[in-house]
Formats: sequence, C-alpha cells, structure tokens
Amino acid sequence: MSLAASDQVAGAPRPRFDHDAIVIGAGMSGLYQLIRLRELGLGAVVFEAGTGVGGTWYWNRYPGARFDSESYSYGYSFDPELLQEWSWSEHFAPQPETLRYLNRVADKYDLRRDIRFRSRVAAAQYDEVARGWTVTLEDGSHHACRFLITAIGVLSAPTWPRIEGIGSFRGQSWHTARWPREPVDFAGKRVAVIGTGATGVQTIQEVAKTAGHLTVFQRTPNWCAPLHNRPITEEEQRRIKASYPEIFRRCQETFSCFLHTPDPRGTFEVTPEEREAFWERLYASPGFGIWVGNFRDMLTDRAANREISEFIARKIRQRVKDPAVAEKLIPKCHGFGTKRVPLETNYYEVYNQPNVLLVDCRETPIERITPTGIRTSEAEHEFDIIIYATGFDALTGAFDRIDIRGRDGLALKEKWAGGARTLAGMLVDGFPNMFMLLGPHTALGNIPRSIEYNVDWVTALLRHMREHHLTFAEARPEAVAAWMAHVMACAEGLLTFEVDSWMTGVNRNVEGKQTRTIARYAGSAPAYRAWCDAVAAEGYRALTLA
Ligand code: NA7
Repeated sequence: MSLAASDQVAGAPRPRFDHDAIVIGAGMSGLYQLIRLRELGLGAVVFEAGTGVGGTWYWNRYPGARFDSESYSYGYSFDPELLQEWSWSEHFAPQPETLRYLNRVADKYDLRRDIRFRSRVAAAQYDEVARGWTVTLEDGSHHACRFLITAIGVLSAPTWPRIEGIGSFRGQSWHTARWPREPVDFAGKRVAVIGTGATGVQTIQEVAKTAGHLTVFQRTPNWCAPLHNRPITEEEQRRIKASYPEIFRRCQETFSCFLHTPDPRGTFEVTPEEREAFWERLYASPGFGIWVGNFRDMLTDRAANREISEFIARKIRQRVKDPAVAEKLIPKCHGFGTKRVPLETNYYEVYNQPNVLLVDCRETPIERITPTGIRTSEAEHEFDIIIYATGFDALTGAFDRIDIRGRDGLALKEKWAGGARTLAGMLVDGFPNMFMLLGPHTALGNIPRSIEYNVDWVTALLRHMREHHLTFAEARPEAVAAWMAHVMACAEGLLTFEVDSWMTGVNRNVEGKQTRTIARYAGSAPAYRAWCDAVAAEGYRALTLA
C-alpha cells in the first residue's frame, strides 16, 4: 500500500498525490533510491532530463572519460549477485563501460518503467496544507508527491566560460559534459581545448592521439599524477570477485572511501631518503594513492606540502622536454593536492608532440571566440573544433537551476545565497519532506559509497516515518547549526580551503560564486556516517517529525 494512501494527517482531507515520492535524476543515486523506494512499497517516479539512465556517466561521454577510482571500488555494493555477474575490464574503467553497467542495473531491476526521460524539472514547491511537494516540469506539467528526493549530482550543471563571441564560431564546438553521441573524428582537424581540470586532462591526452593539431588553452595549471591503468587479467578478476566484502569493508574504513588511506607518519618524521622512496612508490602506483594515501600532514603543513609539490614539479620537468613549457605546466599558486588531482596517462608527454601547442592564458588571455577560432591578446588561432572543458557550477549549481521553494515560498537559492546550510547535506530547514542525495556537505570522495550511504539513510528515515504514521520531516534549525559548526571545524587548518576551486565553491563563470565558501564536507567519511547514524539512533531528534 502506498504511503500517500495510508498515512494521511488525522482529520485532514486525504491528500491527492500522484506519487508517494518523486526522485529528480536517474544517475547512480536516483537509480539506487528507486530500488529502495520500491522495496519500501512506495510509489515513486523518477524525472530525468536525459534520454537514458546514468547521470554523470550519461552526460560526460567526452573522449577519454574514465574512472580515477578503482572500478571494483566504484560499482554498487548492495547486490552480491550483480557483483559476481559484472566484470570490469580495466582497473579504471572508461565511460562507455560504466554507462553499460548502469544500464545493466536498470535492466536487472526493471527500473525504466518508473523513469520519465526527457523530463527536466523546472520547479518544486512545498505545499504546507498537503504536506507534500508539487513538481513542475519544463513542459508545464505538475506532479504532486509526499516526498521530494533530489538525486541531481555534484558536478552536473556545466558552465561555459564568460568569453565573448562563443555563439559566433562557425566550426564545431561542445562542452565536455554535453558531448554528442556520434563519435567525433579529430584526424587532420585543428582542435582547441579550453580548460585543464580533471576533464581537460583526460580529453587532451586522448584528442592529442589523432588530432591534426591541438592547442591547449590553460589558465591555471594543475598538479597531475599518473593513473597507471591497465586491463584486469582473468586471475585478478577472480581475486576481485572473491574479495568484494573485503574491498567494500576497506572503503568503509578509509577517510574518503577510496582503497587508499593516509600514511600515519608526518612528512618530516622520516629521512629525506625515505620520503623520496615513499613518493617514488606512490608515483609509480595506480590511482589516487599519491593524493589520499600520502603523509598525513600533506594538506595541513605548509612545509610538507611544499616538499611534495617540489617532488611532483621535478617529475613534470623530467617528462616535458621544453623547460619553458614545463614551467608553464607547474602550478605556482597552489600546492599539490589542494585541488582535485587529475590522474593522467602520458598527459605531460603530449606537450612533447610537434602537433601540440600550450597557450598560457595568464600571459596571453583569450579575448574572444571568433567565427574562425580564438583570439588571444597575442594571436589569432584558427580551429575546426573547440572543446570547452570548463567545468561545472559544482555542489549547489544543479539546485540553483531548479526553482525550489519551501515553506512560505522561500526559494532555496535565496536561503543559500550566503552559502549552503544543510543537515548532513541531506535536509534543509524550511524545506520539509525534501531529501538530498549528495547535497552540499555530504562526504564526497569515492562517490558511490556516499550515494549508497545517503540512500540507505533516507530510506531508513522513510521506513521510520511509515512505522510511526508520520507524514512530515524537517531539519531543526538548531541541528543545522550544530552540523554547520562541525562542517566548519573540519575545514579548519586545511590548505584546500585557501585555494579557489569547485571544492571551495568558486566558479568565475558563475555570477555570485567568486568568493570561497565551505561547500564541501572535509571530515572523514566514517565521521560523517557516525554523525548521521547518531541522528537515526537518537530517534531523529534533529528533525521535527509529525
Ligand atoms: P574544473 O576542475 O573546474 O576545471 C575547469 C577548467 O576550465 C579549469 O582549468 C579552469 O581554469 C578552466 N576555465 C574555466 N573558465 C575558463 C576561461 N574563461 N578561460 C580559460 N580557462 C577556463 O572542471 P573539470 O570538468 O575539469 O573537473 C570537475 C570535476 O569533475 C573533477 O574535479 C572531477 O572530480 C570530475 P581555472 O582553474 O578556473 O583558472
């Protein structure tokens, strides 16, 4: 029986909901939430803007897109049968494989019958009388529900650079997160890539393989480290499948749910030789180890951070033949690891190719996009293709693009004007019965691990509400204040928060996002879970339930 039908407020007219729950987004969180809602017996629909499932892995089909986390630590952990059925082909799987995987999940659980594709949500309005939400799609249709669950991703609102003339270009151009389905042939083409974040790096190293000529427009260099990807052998496959419980147990124990965990030693507690040997080992190892498995003080001690930055700078100088180009590729304004570290495969070697040019936008800024290419302060560059790898309005951008209004018509965008305030990234006071999966201030890191935790937490709350005949859940302002104090305390002393990046809520291409905020939870995943588990164990006293 559906919750809407069974749990009406005593004495009040029976609310007419179309669905018990509406989920926005059919990415990894939306799909898993739908499975859990069905298990609870709730009637749910998922509205998805795209034409297929997959979210991030549906939209980001740019050349070279792939995991930077080990494939077998990334998939869903909740279905032991699926874990045995699915075989990842590489240690860090490419995007088409991940999209196939998510489609397989949708098939296995017959999820598509509850997903409405090509359905972009424009607005959501809380209805105080009905204790529910009315969701409005871009086509103007309205859909009423008791619970609104946002599964709209952390990096899902792409941003274009604020450069004049973008619309005037006569060649082909795409944002990496809006890449066409048809394969793009770069052979013999003059290609530009703007942006050198994790996406730009993956794109550049792939496009450079076939482009006639590639010009990279770099405004800020990033500290990149080798991915060391390779196929999974049959023997490894067997071992992986036999050790899934252990793999996921380890993910639950580490700081960011990756398979890597910080070294308990401080940088200067070992000799320079030991340090160098440790870093050489990390640099030669696959994945994020060099970032999240480094000395414990790498992101809190300036001198320690300088040492590892110098180590990586030496590597860049060794790998890039032209010393002037190498210097341009070495970040000077932020230390290693203080921004998301792009993982790469022969990225630096790309700049040794005769058909690749690096343009430093700090020396020669882009002035405008022209019908034939890009004009900088120094030159006119002509292109057939321009690729915008210019990132996302992260964390809150996807929320800002929906007109979400809570009690008294208050807009979420307005509420968050001075920075997002949440309860554990899942609830907002003033927005009852709205639950966010991966909202601002959830533990990020290895994202599917956070998704599963968030979905399970929300599902447990819904079960609790049903068992107690409750139809209203709202974060208490004092609980939000306590959580925010914890979020602030976790950020203290971290070099990461002294740097502009999507992790500190800065995007120079978005109005009002020029100053740093603590938009990301910087504590450990175990600490995050302990906090949320305590809320549930205490009977959800952090929430007003009715
Ligand atoms: P990022 O990491 O935000 O990178 C965006 C890049 O685009 C970055 O290098 C920007 O330079 C650059 N950019 C943005 N606007 C401009 C203009 N106007 N001119 C030149 N360059 C510009 O986004 P990604 O998509 O690479 O990665 C996002 C996350 O997705 C990543 O961390 C992974 O976790 C997955 P800037 O640094 O602002 O100078």
